[in-house]
Amino acid sequence: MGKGAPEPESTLAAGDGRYAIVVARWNGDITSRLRDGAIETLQRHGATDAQIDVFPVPGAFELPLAADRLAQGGDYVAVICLGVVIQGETLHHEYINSAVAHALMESGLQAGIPVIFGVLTVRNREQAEARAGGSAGHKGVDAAQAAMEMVALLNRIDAQ
Ligand code: RBF
Repeated sequence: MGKGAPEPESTLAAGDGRYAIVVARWNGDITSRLRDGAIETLQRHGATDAQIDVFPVPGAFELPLAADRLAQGGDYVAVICLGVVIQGETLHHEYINSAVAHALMESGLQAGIPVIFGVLTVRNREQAEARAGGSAGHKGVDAAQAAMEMVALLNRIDAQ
């Protein structure tokens, strides 16, 4: 479990719903680790293969459009978005990070399901690797945990 994760692992459950994972191919060696961590975490909490669909996109900038379409479609209880944006020599990363964060937040609010921001925003590859199952946790695991926690919370709220 990543540092500061709010919910004990033991109380999490995937439930019956389907989960969409949207994963950027940019920095694919690291985003594939995030993807695998998210899949394994969902499976560890009871999700079957049929409950998990993976949708690759070119880069982090493309996460919001795919996530929005999936969230609006009504087939999924949560959309987990994974990417790695590494700081370059330009300010490109800052535009991507804030645009993507805002767009994913908006999609979640519009569709009424959790759209999870599992994007590593880091200075270099070392920081990214540390957060993809290295010394500083696993953002893919954290993202899947957040998705399951929010699905359960929304179900609880709806049942009141
Ligand atoms: N996509 C990422 O997912 N991570 C990156 O670190 C990243 N860096 C980029 C840097 C530059 C200068 C450009 C032009 C694109 C970068 N992209 C990155 C790709 C971006 O998310 C998107 O796929 C492309 O800009 C096409 O819309």
